[in-house]
Parts: sequence; C-alpha cells; structure tokens
Amino acid sequence: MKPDVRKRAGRSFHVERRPAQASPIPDSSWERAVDLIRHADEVALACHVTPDGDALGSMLAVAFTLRRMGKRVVASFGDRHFAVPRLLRFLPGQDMLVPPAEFPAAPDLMIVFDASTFQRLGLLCPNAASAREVVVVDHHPSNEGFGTLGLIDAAAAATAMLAEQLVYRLGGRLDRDIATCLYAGLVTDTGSFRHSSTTPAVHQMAARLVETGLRTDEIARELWDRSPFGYLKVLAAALERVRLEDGIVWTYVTRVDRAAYGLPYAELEGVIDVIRRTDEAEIAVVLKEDDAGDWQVSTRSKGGVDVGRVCAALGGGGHHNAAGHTSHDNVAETMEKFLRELRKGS
Ligand SMILES: [Mn+2]
Repeated sequence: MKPDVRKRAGRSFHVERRPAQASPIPDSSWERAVDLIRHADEVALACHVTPDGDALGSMLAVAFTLRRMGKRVVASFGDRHFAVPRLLRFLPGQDMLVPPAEFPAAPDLMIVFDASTFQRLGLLCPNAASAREVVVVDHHPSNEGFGTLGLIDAAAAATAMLAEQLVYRLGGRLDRDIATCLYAGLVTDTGSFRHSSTTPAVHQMAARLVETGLRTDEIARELWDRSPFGYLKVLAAALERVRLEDGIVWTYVTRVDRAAYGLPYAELEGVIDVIRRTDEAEIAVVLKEDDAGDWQVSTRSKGGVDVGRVCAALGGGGHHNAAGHTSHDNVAETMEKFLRELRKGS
C-alpha cells in the first residue's frame, strides 16, 4: 500500500495508513457487553473443549480483569477429563478455573471464548443453554452465531486480540499476568508470528504485551520446545507411515502408539507441524485417535485450498489454512470422505 503523502506547512510528510480493515464488531456491541458485565455480580467464563493457548489465554486474561473489577469469576471448559493441557500449565490465573461440575448451572452472564460452535462447549452446553446472556468472543470465520451477543471478528488473528480490546473497554490495564495469557493466545494462533494472519496489528499488540516485562523466551519454550521422550517415539511411528498422495501429505497416530509410552493425546498437537513442511504437498492431514477411539482430524493448507470449508462440511470447523473435524470412521474411510469433500471445492 502506498503511503498517503500530504502537504502541510510547505513540507510533505508520510501518514502511515493502516490496511483498510475496519472491525466488523459495532461499537454498540462492545458497549452492550461492557454494560452486561458492569451490572453482573458474577461472571461465568468458558472456552472450547481441549483448550489451546488462544482459548485458555483469552479466557484467563479477561478473568483477571473481571476479578480486579471486584466481580466473582468462575472459568471452565467442558472436558470430561478436566485438566489444563501440560503445555499451558505455565499460564497464571489457574486458581480461577473450576471443573464443569462446579460451573453455575444457569449463569446470569456467561462469556464464551474461541468457540466457533455451541457444541465446542462440550459438557458446558446445558449451562450455556440455560444462561440468561451468552456473550461469544471469537474469530473463527465458521462461527455459527450462537449466543445472545456476538463479538466476532473473522479477520482477527486470535481471539486474544478481541480479549485485549475487552480488557481495555472494561477500563482494565495490561499487567504481566494478563499479558502472558494474551501473548500465549497470540503466538499460538499465529504459529509464532509465521502464519498469514500476522498483520501489523498483531505485532503492535505483541509490543504492548512484551512491554509489561513478560518472558517471551520462557513462554516459547513452554509452548513449542519441550515434550516427553515418548513423543519422539510416537512421532517416529507417525513418520514411518506418512504418505504423499496427490499433493496431500498425511499420517495417523493410534491410541496403541501412545499407550506404549503413556503419551497423552494432547501431546500430539505438534505432529502436523512436522509433516506440513513437505514441499510436494499443498495440504497436510493428521488423524489422531483420542482416548474415546474417535479420530480427531487436523488439517493444514498452504493457502490454495480452504480446509476450513472442507472441515466445516464434515461437521468440524476452523480457518482457511488450519481446520479440523472429528471422525467416527476408520482411517481409510475418514481419508476417503475428506478427499471427496475436498474435490467438491475444485
Ligand atoms: Mn483461536
């Protein structure tokens, strides 16, 4: 974009123009959200099941802010086996988390983070259905528009960007705890500032967060650079059976693979990042068998194909370049259905 050169007082100067990317969230929606929060004594926060850094980080950042406003705060996510993923245990504020069974059955005000569908609330679905107000803070293009008030911006790189806005609009300030939570969301969803979603606004937000004195090196190590030894063995099994077919690189990891090393399902997050580097492939797919025996299908695109559309058609969701869905079929059938849906778009 060309800078806007204007003349004033006889000399020209450059005006840095931000990309034309007005927020689709009207001020009136933000004001209503702030109003609902101001009038609430207790606020119940939730994020999507098996939370990632963006879901949990956004929720905890807002939880800190609400607590400082003197609100009673409960925060949770609807997993049957309620546990913060190992990678995210460094996040501050986990004393505000309660298991789904202790979550208010019918909250007056519930705020939901990073969940594109109602179903993504898992065990907390009935609580959301009984809540008087449900504010949905999200950035998934596939967001189905549930809740009584949506703060949804599909152009935002992370829900954390919207959570930061909410903090400011509530009169809150960034401190190191809040910044750590938001930073975890921002780096997770931008793949450490590598994805195409990494706009100037992302780096500007990162600068604000880093100014609070947070340790970007420690956060990076927690999120990306550690795993139990068993991960290497399971990764080796996944790489042993990796296939390259018609521009798609794909593999799978079974429960049996993991059981041999006592490796929790959540540790498989990074497998897709290893295989998606394949030059010959436009699309990467990893099928991960969860503890219930279902296949959690992670997909990545280099940009030419909208895997978000494909996964949404298969009952999942996500973004143009990163998406997922759940399959109850076997490996061969799951891949077959994926390919069939993929071809519909071409
Ligand atoms: Mn997100």
